[in-house]
Amino acid sequence: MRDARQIGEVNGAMPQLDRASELHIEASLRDSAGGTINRNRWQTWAFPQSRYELRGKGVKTNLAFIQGAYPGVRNLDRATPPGDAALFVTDAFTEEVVQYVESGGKVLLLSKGDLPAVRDPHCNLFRTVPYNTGSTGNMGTLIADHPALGRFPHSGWCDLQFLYLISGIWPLDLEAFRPAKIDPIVRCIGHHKTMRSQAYLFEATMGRGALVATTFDIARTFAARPETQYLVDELLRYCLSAEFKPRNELPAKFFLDRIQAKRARGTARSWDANSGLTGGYEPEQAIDADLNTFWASNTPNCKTPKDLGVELPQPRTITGVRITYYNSHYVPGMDGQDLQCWDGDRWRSLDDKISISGEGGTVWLHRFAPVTTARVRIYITKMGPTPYPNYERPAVREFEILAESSGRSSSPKQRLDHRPGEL
Ligand SMILES: [Ca+2]
Repeated sequence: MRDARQIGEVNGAMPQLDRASELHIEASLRDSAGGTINRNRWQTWAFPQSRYELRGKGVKTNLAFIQGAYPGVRNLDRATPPGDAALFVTDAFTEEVVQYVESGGKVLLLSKGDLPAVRDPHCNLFRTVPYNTGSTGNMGTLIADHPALGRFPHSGWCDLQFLYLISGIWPLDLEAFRPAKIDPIVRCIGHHKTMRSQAYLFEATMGRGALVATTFDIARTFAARPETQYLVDELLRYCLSAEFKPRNELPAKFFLDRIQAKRARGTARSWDANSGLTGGYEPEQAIDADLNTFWASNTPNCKTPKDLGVELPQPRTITGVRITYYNSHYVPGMDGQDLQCWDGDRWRSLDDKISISGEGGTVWLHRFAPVTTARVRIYITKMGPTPYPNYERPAVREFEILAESSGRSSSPKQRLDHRPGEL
């Protein structure tokens, strides 16, 4: 700023408020005759430090930060079903939790990935950068006139009081629930080219019970952000009130099938010490049947060797593996890759025939004589040609195991967002 200098300092005190409020700070600059030179206005929000009294209300949780903030809330580990809890606050929608809701339980789900989410690439900061190009990202938000948010101040959409709750998270994918229809409490408006039905907060009945579910970033922001604490407080109050009577219904079967399919897919992982976890690109992203998400390992560096594979819940007879790489710059060299299975004692190279297809040669189909194993992986020691010399490592959108009977393990969504460039 040219010729900028400090002309004074303004001090003020926050008003003592007994409820959450939107505040406005206004400043005017006047000349000696009292005429206005300029003025500005800023919005801010204030939240009281209150905690809903949960002692004796039968609330259970598996989340340490909820138990720490609310005396009287009983802590359960992940494996323990919530049983006779009046409300269960959890981040995991397991088989036990689904059954608990179905039989009449109430859940506040702070989802950490167990609900279907819209994980568009490169736009988890809410909008696509550069703004609104392509076909991914979000256009806005809409908050329904609904008692769940209680006295949380808003004007019908997510203004900056939701910044820390939304930044860096994926919205829920309401279209995955079809034919069930959900009218969300906080809607996320999808990109204008797709108009996908998305949400940050919704509620539904399931069997004899009900749930409120959100992807708001509550776990990471609870300790430091007063708006998060206040929102959780209002949600708890709502879940325990007589007003908690969702109009939309979700079938438990949808979630039970999803949990079972996930279990059958096994666990994606790396074994090599050089294939460290990179946030947002975890191995799980390569077996989620979604071509928009992918695995890559930048830890401890972006150099080969790197490995990625699947650990099955029990040994299976398999006949092939289909690997879809991110794009042509993240594909291994033919002489720098080895498909291996675990023989119970060590990794063994599979005698595979490879056929390459897809745009830029990104889909590698490995076929081999039937082998029974519980672990299979691709071990990559050398990359193909890449214009990014500092990123000499692979990226995999999907790693599919092919079995004799089923043909292919899953059908990833066909929508691809090819974006050349570094990951
Ligand atoms: Ca994927």
